[in-house]
Amino acid sequence: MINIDAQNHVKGQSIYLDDIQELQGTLYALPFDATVAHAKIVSIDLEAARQSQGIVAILTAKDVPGENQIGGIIPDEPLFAEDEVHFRGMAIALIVGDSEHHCRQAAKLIKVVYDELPVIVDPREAQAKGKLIVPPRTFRLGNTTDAWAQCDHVFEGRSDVNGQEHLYIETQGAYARNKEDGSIVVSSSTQGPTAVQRTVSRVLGIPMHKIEIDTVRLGGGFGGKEDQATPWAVMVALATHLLRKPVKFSMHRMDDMRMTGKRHPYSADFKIGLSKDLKILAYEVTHYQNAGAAADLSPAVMERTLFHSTGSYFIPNVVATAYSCKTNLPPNTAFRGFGGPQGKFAMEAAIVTAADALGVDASEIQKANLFAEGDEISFGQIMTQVNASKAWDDCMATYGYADRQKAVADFNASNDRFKKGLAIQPICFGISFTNTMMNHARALVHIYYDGSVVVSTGAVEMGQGVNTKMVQIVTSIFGIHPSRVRIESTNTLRVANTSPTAASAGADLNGKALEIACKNLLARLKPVAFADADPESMQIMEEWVYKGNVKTDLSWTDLIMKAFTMRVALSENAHYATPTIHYDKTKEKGHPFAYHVYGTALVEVTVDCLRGTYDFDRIDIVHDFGQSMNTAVDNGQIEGGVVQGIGWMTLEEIVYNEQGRLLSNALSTYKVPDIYSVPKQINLKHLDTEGHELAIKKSKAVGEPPLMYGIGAYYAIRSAIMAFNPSATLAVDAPYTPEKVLMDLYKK
Ligand code: MTE
Ligand code: LUZ
Ligand code: MOS
Repeated sequence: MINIDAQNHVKGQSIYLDDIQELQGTLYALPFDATVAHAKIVSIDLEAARQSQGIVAILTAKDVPGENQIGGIIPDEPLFAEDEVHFRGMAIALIVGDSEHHCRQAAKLIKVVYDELPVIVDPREAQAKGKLIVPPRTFRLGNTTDAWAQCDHVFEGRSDVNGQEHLYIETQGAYARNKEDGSIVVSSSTQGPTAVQRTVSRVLGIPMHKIEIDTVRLGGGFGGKEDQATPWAVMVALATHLLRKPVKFSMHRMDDMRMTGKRHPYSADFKIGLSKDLKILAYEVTHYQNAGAAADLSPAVMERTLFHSTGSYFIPNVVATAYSCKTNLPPNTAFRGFGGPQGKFAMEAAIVTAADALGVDASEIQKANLFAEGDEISFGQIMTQVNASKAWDDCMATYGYADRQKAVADFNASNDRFKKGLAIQPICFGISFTNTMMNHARALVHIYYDGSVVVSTGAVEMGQGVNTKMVQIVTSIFGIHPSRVRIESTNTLRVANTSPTAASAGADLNGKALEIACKNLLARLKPVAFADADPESMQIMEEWVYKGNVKTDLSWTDLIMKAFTMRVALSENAHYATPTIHYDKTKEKGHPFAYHVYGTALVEVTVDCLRGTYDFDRIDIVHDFGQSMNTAVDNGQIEGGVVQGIGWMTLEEIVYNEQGRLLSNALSTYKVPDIYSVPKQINLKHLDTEGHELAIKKSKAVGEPPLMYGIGAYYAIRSAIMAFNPSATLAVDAPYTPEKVLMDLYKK
């Protein structure tokens, strides 16, 4: 089925936040933010700005009627700075005026006197000074201390991996309006409408039932709107609450890049021990997560780093520790993979370090240690329905790894200027929110008596096609045409207490709830169809009621009208909570994931050893979709994820200076993959697997896992550099920008 948004997207008719018809009298808001990364605020002078043309109000912490607090996991993040600023871009005030232009003019008139404090941008420095967001956590399996003695080879090293700008095409924004009796409706470009509702309630000091959050769709989120869509929605809601006027805010790109957090940079120290036959016997890793100035989602991201700290590999003796380090940068946040990719990156660094030292191909170590049925992960989950080796073998066979290796070796032997590199990247990603209590969802279905159907769930459409999948669930159960089904906006009045659409679990959780709702409705319709015969034999196909396989004279619309006249309820609200998952944080053991997603990618790159530039010749993937319920949508997720992952590993370089100022603050200085830098070929094969019962229609979650194929891009480039400069000792420090490649090509 074609994506239900395709037509309107192409015609430019889809509604995003900034397309919402504005009410007469709408005011515009602009946050005024800190220009230093760490300081005491000595004074704020708003007088001149308040007198500026078109300005209606300038709000600060003093105007907050409830709590000036937006921290979700930990209450450590004021909405507006009070007496101290912790990062450049931290909001101090909200300017509200009759036009955005007037707000920007007024902003120039605000005067803040700062008493500057020392700035920390490096996570290791923060850790050394005891500046942590939460206490560190450690996962343990077996006994590494004893294991080192049994290892034939032991290697140590360090890896660094930078952050990543989300660069959703639609920037952050929100639009608030009053309803009667002090209630407020906020349209928000958020992945988590309930989080916005709860935070508006907290800051305004009014109950959640007076706040309606509505989200039609996002022009991309990628995790950047899981938590960080909230402050802007709260700000416009506050202004609407105080001024009794509609208030809107839509961010400029450079403001968005400057003020919002990104993927977490990580630094890691590792120690890896192997046997003669390349089995990894022991692994110790310490991760330093650069959290930024407030917790945001960092503790949860850090947790997923630990859950994925051994990547796709079984290691019997593990000690994995992570520190969430408090620095003076904008709070970093969720980004596709949610700390998992960083955990995996360090694991791959350890393997490559060992492979180089031993003079073997990294793939030999990777292959020898892939998870197998019944293996225990460091946090106690026993692996079942494991497809790691199956995906690996299929990828090697399908794309002829042995021949490709030989071709690359031949190419490198006969070329001085260009060198090719190959890398294999197996993935294994756990599906479920790691916080067990978040794994639930609800769906509300109304069948109107003309036979049309409207569906609301907690899922937010952000380009990943979740709404299309929701339509497919309804049509497959009711046997009706997709044109009869409409997916309503995600709205806190229709579906309450939702988890954000995140963790790749949006389709699974909301889809399972929707499936229950539709099945309940169908069960009610069966006796309507045949009052006297066996109702269970009823089925609906192509809008027609069948008794067994025999077509009756009852159509879908007749059936619904009949049910209505018989006073049968045509609405249903269902709840789903993932079974089987549990986790005990006091022991760091449990079974947090419903299932895992597997796959293997083979990446080939050609490096220009004169310039340091590179081209990805191809990426060849075998991916475990289970039984994909929509191959067009799912293949699109793979392609997008792969390109985003390659971007993170290659071109995209976030640079803050020592004063915590973002230097890569626009698309002129922050490079993202374009059509010229994506791999020339992306080959994708669906692994032939059963799927999993806990995946919707056995169609496995697909949103985040493919990003990690991109990690292969880093190691493919590294391999090409080694072909050119075999004696160099290379640091592992992503991204591999052309500048860094050039330095490494000629490193002594
Ligand atoms: N695809 C598009 N086009 N836009 C997005 O913002 N976000 C990704 C992924 N794919 C995203 C996307 C992230 S971070 C997640 S968690 C999942 O989609 C969320 O959707 P799902 O749970 O329905 O897979
Ligand atoms: N968000 C979250 C996530 O709150 N918990 C998670 O486990 C998670 N995983 C991936 C992406 N977002
Ligand atoms: Mo995705 S990082 O779970 O929004």
